[in-house]
Formats: sequence, C-alpha cells, structure tokens
Amino acid sequence: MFERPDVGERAILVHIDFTSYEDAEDLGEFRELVTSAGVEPVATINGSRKQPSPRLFVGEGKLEEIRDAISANGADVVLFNHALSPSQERNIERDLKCRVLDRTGVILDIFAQRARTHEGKLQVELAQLEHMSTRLVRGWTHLERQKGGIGLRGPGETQLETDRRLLRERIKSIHKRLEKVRRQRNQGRRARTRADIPTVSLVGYTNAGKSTLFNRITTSSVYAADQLFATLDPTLRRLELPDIGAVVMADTVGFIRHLPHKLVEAFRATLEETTEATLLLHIIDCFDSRRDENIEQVEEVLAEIGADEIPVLQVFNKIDMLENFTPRVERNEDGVPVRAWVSAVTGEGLGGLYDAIVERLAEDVVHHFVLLGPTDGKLRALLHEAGSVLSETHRESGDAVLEVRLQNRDWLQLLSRAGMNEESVRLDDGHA
Ligand SMILES: Nc1nc2c(ncn2[C@@H]2O[C@H](COP(=O)(O)OP(=O)(O)O)[C@@H](O)[C@H]2O)c(=O)[nH]1
Ligand SMILES: [Mg+2]
Repeated sequence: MFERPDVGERAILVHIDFTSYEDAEDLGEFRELVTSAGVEPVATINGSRKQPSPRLFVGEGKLEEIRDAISANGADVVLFNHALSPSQERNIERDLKCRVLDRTGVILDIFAQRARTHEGKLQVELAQLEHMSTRLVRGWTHLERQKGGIGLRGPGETQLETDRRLLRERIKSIHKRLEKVRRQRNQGRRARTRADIPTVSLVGYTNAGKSTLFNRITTSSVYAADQLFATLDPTLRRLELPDIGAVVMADTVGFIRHLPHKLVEAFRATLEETTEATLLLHIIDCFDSRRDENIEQVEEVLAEIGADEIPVLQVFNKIDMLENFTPRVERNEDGVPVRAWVSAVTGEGLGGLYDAIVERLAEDVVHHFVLLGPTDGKLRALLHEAGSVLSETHRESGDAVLEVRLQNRDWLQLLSRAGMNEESVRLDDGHA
C-alpha cells in the first residue's frame, strides 16, 4: 500500500457538457470526491461538445487550455469528470506530459483509502487491477509511483510493472480469495470483528454533510473522547455518551451519483462494514431537489447488503438553507425518535440529535444488577473482561452484586458463553 503524499496534490479538474448526454455528471459532487481523495482542486476547465473526440476526448483548443492551467497552477495531476478510454487517457497524458486520471480512477482511489474490511479491500483491489490492466503502458515515471498520490494507491507497483500475465494471475487469485470469504460468510463462520462497543455509522450521499457532521459531533467538547482512533483512521472516532458509555462513530464512503457500473461491487464492499453497526445515521441534504430519490436509493442499497435490520435515525441536514426553519426531532407512533433536522454548519439542532442518538442507542442497552454466587465465576469474569461492570458489592450471603451495562446482544452472548441464559441468571432489578 502506498503512503499518502505529505503535501496535497494539486489538480486541474476537467468537466465537459455533452449535448448528446441526457444526464449530465455533477461537477459539485466531483469536486467533493476529489477533495475527499485528499487532492486540492486548483482550477476547473469547463467546456461543451457534441460528443467526445475519439483520440483526445476534448478538442485541441481545450487541451491547450488545460496545458496552460497546469503550468499556471503548478498542478500535479489532471482529473476528468468522465470515463476515458485507456487510449484517450494515454494520449492526453502524452500530450500534456502530466498525469491524467478519469472519474473511475478517482472513485477507485477513494474506495482504496476507505475500504476497511477484508472483503472490501479485496473487492476494491480487484476493481483497481481490472481498471488498470487495460492501462498498463503509461507515461508515469518510477519516481512518481514511489511517491504515491491519487490513482497510485492500492495494488503494489510490482503488479503494475510486471507483465499482464502476472496481473491476470493476481486477479484470479483475488477472485478465489473473495469466493472463499463469501463462502465463509454464507456459512456464518466469518469471525465477527464487531467491536464490543456500539458503533454509529454515518451513511448517505456524497455532499450530504456526513464529514462535516462527523467532525462536529466528534470534536464537540461535550462528547469528544480521547483521540484513540484519530491517528489510525481519520474516519473512526470514539465518543463518551451519557448513559451509554463509549461509542465508536464511523464516517463511511458516500453514495455517488452515476457510479460507474463496474464499481458497484467495490462500492458495496466498502459499505459492508455498516452491516456491523449498532445504529445508522442516514444523513440527507434536505435542500437537494433529488432528496426523496436519494433516500430511496440509500435504503435500497442498505437492504441489498443486509444492513436493513439495523436501526436508522434519519438526519435531515442543511436546515440553514431553508427559510425560518426551527430544528426539531420527529418521532414515530411508538415515540421513538426517527428523524432529526439539523445544520452541521451552524450547529442548530445538534443538541436534539445527540439526545436522539442516545435514546436510540439506549433501546439496545441493558442495565442490570446481577446476583452472582460462588459458582458463577465465569460470567463474572466475562463481564469484567468486556468492561461492562459499573460497580461490584459483596453480600454477607456470599453473593456478589454486579451492576452491569452493555449492549443487549453482548449480554446474551456473554450469558451463553458462561453456559447461562436469561432465565437462569438471578437479577436484582428492584435495585435499579
Ligand atoms: N449550508 C450548509 N452546508 C453544509 C452543511 N453541512 C455540510 N455542508 C456543506 O456541504 C458540503 C459537503 O459536506 P461534506 O461534509 O463534505 O459532505 P459528505 O460528502 O457527506 O461528507 C460542504 O461544502 C459542506 O460545507 C450544513 O448544515 N449547511
Ligand atoms: Mg465525506
């Protein structure tokens, strides 16, 4: 794996409107994607054409414009908000003497940075190798590759530099490993890597405000915990919530409009971690004209990856864009908070959101006073090991009273590991 470059790369973005395309790509979203790939867009070249030129995608005049922008801005890379054919990419690179990446390459780079699970990483590497296998002959120097940078992260350089036969073998071997991972999962044998602390995952479209909200919540002086995860992974942080205790918050890779078809699998795989979450915060840009279809799309994909059983709290973000809007929390007929209206930028509504998160997490938390006799040592040890014991007192009878607080599913799991169940354990809940 490549290190990310210390100094941010500087990119020229190219976005062309084609009269022959019905559904124009979204430039705002592309800029957002580029930024989240860790690259700084320093200039944007716009244009319009009837259709792409077969050889250089754009016309000679436009290419000249891009060339000028590269030298004027000291750019390192040119990013096209379009799918380029391998030969177009190669021709443009040769002509501009600058690294060129298309939309697929940019998105793959983000996935490579964000995939956290084993399966996700394999799936993204597969997509990268497949994307690159047609693009092996490039003008990039050895030095540039070693420096890393956008589009250069992921499969090691040996794979890129050796011949296609090796690449094909590598692809085959990843297919095999993926099959194995899936088989194990289907047999339910996959080692669950679920943390023993609850995880709240933020999902939603790119640009909905996930990262802004994530930063806002995790750095708020009220709940920010140690920065345990900050150095390891900027998209995972720990919070301390009242009545809940430690919680991990995770920013996930955003949904992307016009996701290139061949990246669908890789995208789902990077989202796969959300199936392990305790609670999903579905962040929605309430000002977006495509709001409702976005919500449906997200829900559909969550169902497809098997995350539809996980409780969801919808967060309608950017209420500062609406006129005279008062933040509020909406509840369902059972009184459960299901939707919070907030502004991640101004902070309006965040208090209500925190409370709603705590309330939703508390649904799944048990708080018991457990009576343990001398023969119940196993459960006592497991509860301590899980860090779930709030206090312990001893009675003259020889019983210990443990005050415990943990996720209900963990409680059931510890009981079964101790050879007990909810009927056989003695509770002293009159105590609570
Ligand atoms: N007006 C307004 N803009 C917001 C709000 N939250 C995020 N944004 C902006 O929306 C854009 C996308 O935000 P970001 O957090 O990167 O979205 P992500 O792609 O979902 O992570 C950025 O330009 C943010 O400044 C909000 O509450 N109000
Ligand atoms: Mg983001």
